Order: sequence, then C-alpha cells, then structure tokens
Amino acid sequence: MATRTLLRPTGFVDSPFGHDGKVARLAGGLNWFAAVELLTIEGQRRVASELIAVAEVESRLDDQLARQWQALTAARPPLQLGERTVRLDQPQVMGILNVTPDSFSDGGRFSGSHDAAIAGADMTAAGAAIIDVGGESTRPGSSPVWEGDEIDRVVPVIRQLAGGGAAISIDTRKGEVARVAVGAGARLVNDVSALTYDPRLADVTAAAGVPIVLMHHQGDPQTMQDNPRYGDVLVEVYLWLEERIAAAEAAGIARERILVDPGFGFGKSVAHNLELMNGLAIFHSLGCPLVLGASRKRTIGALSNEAPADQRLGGSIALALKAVEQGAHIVRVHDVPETAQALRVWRGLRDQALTPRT
Ligand code: 7PM
Repeated sequence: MATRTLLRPTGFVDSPFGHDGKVARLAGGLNWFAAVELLTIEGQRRVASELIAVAEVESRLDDQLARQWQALTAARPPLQLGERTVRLDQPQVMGILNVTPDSFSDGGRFSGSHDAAIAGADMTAAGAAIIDVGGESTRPGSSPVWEGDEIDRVVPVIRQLAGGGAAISIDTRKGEVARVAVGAGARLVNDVSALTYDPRLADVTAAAGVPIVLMHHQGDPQTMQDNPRYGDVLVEVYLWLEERIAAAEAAGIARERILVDPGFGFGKSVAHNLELMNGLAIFHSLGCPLVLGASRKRTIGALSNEAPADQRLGGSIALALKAVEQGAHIVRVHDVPETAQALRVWRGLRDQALTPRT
C-alpha cells in the first residue's frame, strides 16, 4: 500500500529570539515550534512516527511535504466578512447564539428574537468577533428541523445583529437557510456537515462568495454518539477534511474562503476528543484557518464527575486555551466574556515572550 507523510508541529517554544533557523511560526499566529513529528501513514493509519528538529525539516521535504510545510507556517490572511475584517494573527472568539427551543445550554432562555439580539449584542461588547446564529440543534440524538422553521428563527436575529460590531455566521447545513441568512446579513457559513448534507449549500456559498467552516463529523446527529469508531482518529479526521476541502473547491468555493474544524464531540468518544486536542496542530498543514468548538461539551462532564452543561465553564476555558496554544484561529464558545478574558491573559503572556529584550 502507498504511504505518505503528515506533519505535526510540536516542541513549542516561548519565543523565537536567538533561535534563527531552529524554530518556525505556526500558521501566522503567536506560537513558535522547534520540532515536527513526521507521521508515515498507510491508508488511514499511521505506521511510523519520527520526531525531527525544525532545522532538519528542509532536508526532508519532497514536493508534497514542501507544500504541507508551506501551509503549516504561512500567515493566514485576515477573513473578510462583508465590511468587517477579522484578523487571524491572534485568536478570535466566535460566540454561540442558539435560537432553538431545545438548545441544551440556552434552553427556553430566548423567548423571541429580541432577547437573542440582546444576547448577541452582549457577546459583541464582551469581545466576540463573530456571532454564530443557529436555528437547528445538531446535538447528539436530535432530529432535523424543517427549513422554514429554521429560517423563521434565525432571520429576525440576524437582521437585528448584522449592523453591530461582530460579523454574523449562519450555523446551518441547508442551502436555502444559508441563502436567506446571507440576504439578512450573515457573512460566514458554519456547516457541521461539511457540505455532505445538502448539495445546494455549496452552490449558495460559492455564489454568495462568503467563507465557510467545514466541520468533521462521523455519522448523523441522531446516532453519531452511539458507538464512534476510528482506526486512527487524528489521521482519519485530517484526511477527511482534506477530502472535503477538495470537494468544496470543486464546487467553486475558493480555498481562501475555507476554514476547517475537527468537530469536537461529533461522533467521537472522550478518548477520541482528547487525542484530537493533543494533536490539534496537525490540521494547520491543511493550510486553512482552524476553528475549534469544545464549549460545554460532554467530554468536559465526563472528566469532571458528570458536571452538567451549565457547570462546564472551567473545562471549556481549559480546552479553549489548549486550542489556541496549538494555533487555533477561532474558538466557538458559549461563555464569551469569560473566554475573552482568558484569551486576553494568554495574549499578555505571549506578547511578553515575543517582545525583544532591550
Ligand atoms: C449539543 C451538543 C448541542 C453539541 C449542541 C452541540 C460545533 C459547531 C456545534 C463545533 C463548529 C454545540 C454543539 N458544535 N460548529 N456546532 N464546531 N464549527 O456545542 O464544534 O454548540 S453544535
């Protein structure tokens, strides 16, 4: 069977000063690394692993690896979301705004679009660059929502928030919902199906010229948590996202407008989620901005004596920090003020390390 090699950056260092040629900058962000794990894969599994110093990387690159190395270390241009520009050289917060009657964390809190719009404005004031408005719960075990209902839920909220300080993302798997949402002012599509649910979503996204988040999942929301299985979760999610990027490009979506997300909790066991978090930086060699959403998810409960969803703030912040330490560009969270504060402190630490001594 044919083999190929994947690159996973590791050996993160505080600062690049005095280490010319020995360290590289991760995906245009605030993190620098000194080593790379070369993963040899056969089919969908790793068969060998070798840790090498960044200084030795050049000598090991064939054409395909050179492309991955370039993708891994290149700056990510800012996201242009309508009139708003979101810089990707520092981590950004995407606030979750569920406008579903059954959403697990906000259940029943939003009686109408007015309350939702206030919550969105609060998130913007607290530091969210993007607000992800969703009208269909994709929680494990949930059933699909009719697109007319989904549109009726999200459109009034998007209209009210579109002129505010944050860009609006539409969290949907459906082309018609995205089309109407973009008409109402949404400037990013967040698709947990990665264009596998509704073939029209790719056309709508391409025609609108808006960026899209392609998220990995295994199985349908209804059954995905029943018995998730992988031979090698990190490698399989990587190859799957690579394939979905190619599919999106083939459908006319420019590569510069594609973001990727490994889909924490979507058809994954606790062990799978933890392995993805530990290896997260591998996804930068796909060359697309990296989004991560672990906020209030079950894995946090599983590691903290089954804490319920509204008592998972500490774990959510721990995972957001773990993500940005590995160069995630956007973290999707419920608790915007608390996460924004954690990221500001993290920024302070990075800025100190990255300021030359005088
Ligand atoms: C129950 C369980 C309800 C999980 C809702 C969820 C992601 C997402 C979701 C993610 C991106 C939630 C999830 N998760 N979009 N949508 N990445 N891009 O916690 O991880 O909101 S739904």
